[in-house]
Amino acid sequence: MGLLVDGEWRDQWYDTSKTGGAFKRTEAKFRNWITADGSPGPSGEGGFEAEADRYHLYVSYACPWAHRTLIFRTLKGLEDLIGVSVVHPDMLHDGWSLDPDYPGATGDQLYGLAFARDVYLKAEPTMSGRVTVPILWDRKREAIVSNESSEIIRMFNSAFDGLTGNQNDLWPEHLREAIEPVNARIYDTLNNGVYKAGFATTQTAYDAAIVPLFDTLDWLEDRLSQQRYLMGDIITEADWRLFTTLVRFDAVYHGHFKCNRARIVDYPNLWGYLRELYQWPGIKATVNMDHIRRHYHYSHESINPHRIVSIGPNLDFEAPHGRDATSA
Ligand SMILES: N[C@@H](CCC(=O)N[C@@H](CS)C(=O)NCC(=O)O)C(=O)O
Repeated sequence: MGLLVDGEWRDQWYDTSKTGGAFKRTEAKFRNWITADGSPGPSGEGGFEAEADRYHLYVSYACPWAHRTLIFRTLKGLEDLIGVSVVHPDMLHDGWSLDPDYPGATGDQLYGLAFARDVYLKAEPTMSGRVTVPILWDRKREAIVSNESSEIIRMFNSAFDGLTGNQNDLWPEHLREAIEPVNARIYDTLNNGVYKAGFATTQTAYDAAIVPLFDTLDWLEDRLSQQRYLMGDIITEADWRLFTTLVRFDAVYHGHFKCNRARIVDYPNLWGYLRELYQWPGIKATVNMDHIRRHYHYSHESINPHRIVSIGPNLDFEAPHGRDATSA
């Protein structure tokens, strides 16, 4: 684990010394947008028009942020248009590795590079910053379009519709305003909240993360007892953003990140909802529990110095979910 400084790799763990032991996530650096006609998006520069075989995703199956992009690639029928390279689950002193020597890891499908940092350096040889996944790569310009998952999923939601004919809209205009505060709370207290709890290096920082985290799970349990999905009776990006945290929760966040006041299986509505989303067409193939369990336990030396991968709960995501239109 480390970061790039002026193009040089520095092997260092997150520095919590200046934040009272709290983990602070750094902002993603590459913020361009693919659009249907190449016009600029809300940030960055233009010139990234939607085309088949032009863009490529570098992902980790373990990473909840990268997982969002894989889900949208599937739901939007982009598998034949956008290729994928899957990193090795172990993120050690060199950061994410493109070593294919692990079931499910593919190596770098484009250039045969050894590490994810080499992808960043190919785009920007003097780059400074963290080497994170997902990375949305443009083969034509040999540039990084974006390394911000919340924006990549919005590009995927609409930019390629003219090529695929897929009109499935997961960010519908009439719900956008209402989705924002739901996303914000879930991001801060849950998607990122589990990391704040897990990477905290003081009791105070842990307490500050763990209390709102379980308040949010209680709030979601109540919300999902009244409606089928987060925004009502249609599924939206808010649900898929929540899903990638829920599906990892009992297997890794509960034990490894000390989020252990309760498990998702203890909440009847959240657990049924999680099973429904898992069983959604195409989704199961995006979930790789082995990479998830291996990555977290094996990579975070400061939390688990002996790298022991715990046996974990046996979760039956395939059990009937019971959340048909009339039950929720
Ligand atoms: N804002 C980014 C965050 C991505 C992120 O933090 N990914 C983690 C993996 S789950 C990572 O690559 N971490 C490596 C590091 O921080 O050095 C996004 O949502 O795309």
